[in-house]
Amino acid sequence: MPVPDADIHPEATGPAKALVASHQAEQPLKFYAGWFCPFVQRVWLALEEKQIPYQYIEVNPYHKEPSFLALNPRGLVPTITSPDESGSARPLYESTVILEYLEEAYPTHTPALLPKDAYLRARARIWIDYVTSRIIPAFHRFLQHQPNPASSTPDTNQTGGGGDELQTLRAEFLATLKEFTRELHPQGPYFLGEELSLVDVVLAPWAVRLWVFDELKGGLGIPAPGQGAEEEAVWARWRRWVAAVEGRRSVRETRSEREWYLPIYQRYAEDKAQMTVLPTRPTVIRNRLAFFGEMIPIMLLKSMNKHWLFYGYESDW
Ligand SMILES: N[C@@H](CCC(=O)N[C@@H](CS)C(=O)NCC(=O)O)C(=O)O
Repeated sequence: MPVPDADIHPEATGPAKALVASHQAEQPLKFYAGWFCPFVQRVWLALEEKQIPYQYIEVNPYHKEPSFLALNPRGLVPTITSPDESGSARPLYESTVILEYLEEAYPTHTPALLPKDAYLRARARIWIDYVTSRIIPAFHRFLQHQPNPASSTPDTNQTGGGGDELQTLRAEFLATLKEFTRELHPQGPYFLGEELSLVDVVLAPWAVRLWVFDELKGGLGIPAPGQGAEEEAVWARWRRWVAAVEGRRSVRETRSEREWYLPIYQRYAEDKAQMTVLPTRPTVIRNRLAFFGEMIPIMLLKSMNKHWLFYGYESDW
C-alpha cells in the first residue's frame, strides 16, 4: 500500500521557494528540511531572524533514505549538521534542541531569542514546553478527530460531523491558546514584550496554519472581534500576537502556498497521514519503535509519559 505522506509535493512554493533558492550554496551549516513541516519552520525562522548562513537541503522524511537516517536515526526533519574542527559534519535534531544550539553556537548573531536574565530564560522555557507538550497535541487531536459512526451523539454543532466530540476537542484546543495568551506580555506584541523570542518562534508555525480548521473542521471557533463577551480581552490579545508574528519577514518568507499544504492536512483530518495518534493506529507506533530497534513494550511507554501518544510531535522522548 502506498504511504500517503511519501507523495507530498517535492519542493517549497510561493515565498519559501525564493528563500530556498537563495540558500543552495555550500555552507558549513546544513539544514535538512521539509518545506511543509512546522517543526522545520521553527528552525528556519531562527536561522532567518539571526541571519545565520545555512545551506537548505530539501528532504522527504517519509522516504527514510539511509544517508538521512545516518544523520538522524529517527528520520525526522528538521536535522542540521555543523562541522567540528576537522570539518566532519556533526548532526543535531529535535527542533527545540536545535533552537537552543543556535542560540549558544552563534552568540554574536542577533537578535538573541532567549533573555539574558536566568529567571526570564527559565520562564521562557516553561512556555516553550507548554507549546510543545500541550498546544501542539491539542491542535492535532482536534485536527485528526474522526466521527465515530457508532456514536449516538448528534452533531449538534453542525461542524462537519462528529458533533459534540469535535466541539470538546475544539474547546480543549482553544483553552490551551487562552492559557498561553494570558501569559503574554500585556503590551507585547510578543510573548516577552517588544522583542521576538523562542516562545514566539516555537508556536508561530502552528499559528499561521490555523486556517486549516476553517477548511477542514468547520471552523476554528475563536470569536470574531467584538464577539468574545467576557473573553474579548484574551482573544484581542491573541489576535495582536498572531498579527505581529504573521508580519515578521521570516514568517512570511518561509511560507509556501496554501494549496500545497492543504492535501497534507486533509490526510491528517481524515486520519490517513502516515504519522498519527496511537489509540487509533497502534501498529504505526509499534512499527516505528521496531524500526528504531527500540522494542520497548508499548504499555510500559504508556505508563511512563502520557505525551508518548504523539511520537514525532514531542521533543521530550
Ligand atoms: N519532535 C520533532 C518532530 C519533527 C517531526 O515530526 N517532523 C516530521 C515532519 S513535520 C517528520 O520528519 N516526519 C517523518 C516521520 O514521521 O516519519 C522536532 O521537534 O523536531
